Amino acid sequence: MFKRVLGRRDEEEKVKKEGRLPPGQSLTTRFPVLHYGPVPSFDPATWTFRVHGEVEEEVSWNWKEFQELPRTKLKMDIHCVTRWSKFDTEWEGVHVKTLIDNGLIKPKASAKFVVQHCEYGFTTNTPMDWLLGSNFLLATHFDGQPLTPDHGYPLRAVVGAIPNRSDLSEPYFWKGGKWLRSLEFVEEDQLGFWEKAGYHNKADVWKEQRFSYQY
Ligand SMILES: Nc1nc2c(c(=O)[nH]1)N[C@H]1C(S)=C(S)[C@@H](COP(=O)(O)O)O[C@H]1N2
Ligand SMILES: [Mo]
Repeated sequence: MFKRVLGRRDEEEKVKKEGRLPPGQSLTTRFPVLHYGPVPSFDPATWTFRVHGEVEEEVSWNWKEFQELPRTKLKMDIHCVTRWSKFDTEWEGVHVKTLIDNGLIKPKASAKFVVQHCEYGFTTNTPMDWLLGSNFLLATHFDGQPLTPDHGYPLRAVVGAIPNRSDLSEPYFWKGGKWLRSLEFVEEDQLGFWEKAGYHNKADVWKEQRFSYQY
């Protein structure tokens, strides 16, 4: 027990020295679960993933079709606004930019922001640029295994920090919706669930943009 605590502290010291620990965060070796409301059930026979709004053609994939989309692996550090950070997390899923590059999603020139729509009406919003970044993934797997129901099975968005990629926007982890069902491309930004509840819309982990009254 005591040994474990020292292990965590040592790991934290290491990432701190590497410049990977954002201000006000501490390292966790666990994977906390955080969301509002119940965990939805999944029915592969009725599940669809839709892309709509400011796109040339609306698309809808069923679960089988979604699994056939081109896949990507991603390793990154994730930072929760409630102050835990988890390092070198490994995800697998679908990169939105790959879908766009392959002509599977065709955003209109008017598309500037994206709303992630999740089960039970949960939403979160980001600029479209963030979705195209290599630190944003529509993830089906964590650590080589399908997501657990608590962490968003069958599909969630994830966004975090890749060491030495300061060109990317690195927001807190709530900008990744669990139980994701659609992406809506929009012209004007629309605040999502936590953003309306007072979380900072930009959510930059390095600037500690946690709440919107901290301008
Ligand atoms: N659908 C949905 N997705 C959500 C949330 C939520 O309430 N509902 N909470 C967000 C928040 S605040 C965080 S910190 C992360 C937590 O993900 P985890 O439970 O896998 O750690 O999910 C995000 N995605
Ligand atoms: Mo959160």
